[in-house]
Amino acid sequence: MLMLMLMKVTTTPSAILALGALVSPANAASLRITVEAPSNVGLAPALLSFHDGSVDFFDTGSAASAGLELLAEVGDTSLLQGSLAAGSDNVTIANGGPFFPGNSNTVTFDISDTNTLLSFAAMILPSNDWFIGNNNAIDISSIITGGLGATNTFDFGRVYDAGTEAEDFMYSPGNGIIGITTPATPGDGTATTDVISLVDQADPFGSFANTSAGFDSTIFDFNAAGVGNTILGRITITNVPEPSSIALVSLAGLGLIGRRKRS
Ligand SMILES: [Ca+2]
Ligand SMILES: [Ca+2]
Ligand SMILES: [Ca+2]
Repeated sequence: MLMLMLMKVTTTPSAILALGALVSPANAASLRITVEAPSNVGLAPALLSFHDGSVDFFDTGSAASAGLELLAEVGDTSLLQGSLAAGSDNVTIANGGPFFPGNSNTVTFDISDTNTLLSFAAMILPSNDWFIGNNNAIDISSIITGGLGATNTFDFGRVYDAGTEAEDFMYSPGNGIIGITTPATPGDGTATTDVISLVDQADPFGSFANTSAGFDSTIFDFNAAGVGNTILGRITITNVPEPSSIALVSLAGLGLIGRRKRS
């Protein structure tokens, strides 16, 4: 349909230039982003930041920021998102709440095409202060420069302990996954002042307090395929037409066709 419209206006060079501007708005890219929780752990709403190097969610071995603490303990991304550098394009992707194991959600989001780096974090459920994310930003420039249809998938397997609470299922907003139906308020667990560290032990949930009856922690193994290789979160990003551009091109095309019929 789009090709047909463009072919129909080949006799009007000025119109082609106008359409070209509409098809490729300067300095913007529209991305279709899917976040999945492909394993047997859940994810709280995920925060993605597209930036130019001015954003860094965390450093392993350093204390978590207040924003990362809230993300990791409660699944609330608002404080971290609000703290990010001006000029970054930031989006929280939820699924009507947590991403329960096996679920995904997709959004379409416009970014500046100079924001070629991605930082990501999402709380791991049913923990009370663990998260997945990338310590160092990921280069997504090939998706932007590749144009429409360019796509890539990023897998996340490294789990980090924010170091801000003692491990306790009672304070996890996702502990319904393991059968706890009367949780305490997330974020109100016993505070700790540890640095951010990689969770790389076997049976990672084995030492949590307030395990529910019949819960078998050994069904969880973040590192079954080697540390970081068990896929706990997956993000697929595809360069797609901007919805506003599609509408404008369609309107412009129809208008041009109409004029040609009248002439
Ligand atoms: Ca970092
Ligand atoms: Ca902890
Ligand atoms: Ca807390």
